[in-house]
Amino acid sequence: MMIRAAADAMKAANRLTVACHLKPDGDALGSMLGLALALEAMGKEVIRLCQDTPPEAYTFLPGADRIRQSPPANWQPDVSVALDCESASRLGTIESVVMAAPIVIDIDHHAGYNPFGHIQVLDPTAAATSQQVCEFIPCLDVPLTRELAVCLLAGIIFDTGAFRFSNTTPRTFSTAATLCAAGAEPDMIHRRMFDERPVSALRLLGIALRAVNTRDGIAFSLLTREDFERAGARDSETEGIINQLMSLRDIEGAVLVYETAEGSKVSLRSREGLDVAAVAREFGGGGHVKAAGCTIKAPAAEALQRVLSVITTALSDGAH
Ligand SMILES: [Mn+2]
Repeated sequence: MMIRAAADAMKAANRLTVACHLKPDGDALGSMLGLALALEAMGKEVIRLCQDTPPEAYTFLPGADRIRQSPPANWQPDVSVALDCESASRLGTIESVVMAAPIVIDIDHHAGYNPFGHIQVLDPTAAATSQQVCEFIPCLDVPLTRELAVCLLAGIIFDTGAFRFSNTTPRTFSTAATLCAAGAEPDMIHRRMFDERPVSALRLLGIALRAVNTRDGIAFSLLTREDFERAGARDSETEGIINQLMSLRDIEGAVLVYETAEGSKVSLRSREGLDVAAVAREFGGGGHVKAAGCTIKAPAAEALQRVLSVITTALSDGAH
């Protein structure tokens, strides 16, 4: 139904904007760049739009160098497609441009609290938006090329933590198998995304791990601006630290708080019994039940205390 409507709208369009959320991650970029390649294979004129330029770790993705921060002058698309955005506001500065198209398609796997656009392809059971796009490709009648497969497998590897997280299902592996068969190399993709980190990122990880603590079954740590300066690291180099906190035994979840120019960013993860998306929403953020985030306009130490007290309440209200 909605998938058919989305495919029909894309087939009928001549010009399309494909867009993903601000501060893009592997799935946002993989799904956007993959769909862009499929549409170009159909002979469409396509622009790739994102508020922010992709982090270094994703520049290997085919088409990453063609991502723009604003459309060309007089660009009038027939269709816009927003990928991996749980609400239109996640598009950031490009929101109004994307939403101005005559037909707006929302493709996403978040729980869908704020669906938007004219056609919604929402599937919270999909491990990644890239998985949805892969399943959508046959509707567009284009071949699954190696370049396309690299984009989509990167998105799936990113959002499943390389097939470790609980969103990994038989369906995820079967999509991944299709992408591998099309020529995507999991070893290369994993290395480029996760194993080519600058020394500043490891130093930042070291600082975060030295400060780790636990309370009520929650592992937590924080990073101040001085910590970033000491490590010589940028904000994006916090990626992956939260997963290290989750390696502690006997915990329900983990919190990492780090100071940025916009406020303290909070990353949240959980195992079972704690809905961290609900915790994030208390502070105007969002995400998935087991992985979520928010921004709090306060120093890291204060933001951490506020988040921990909401989690403590959530855990005592639950089956604990
Ligand atoms: Mn995603």
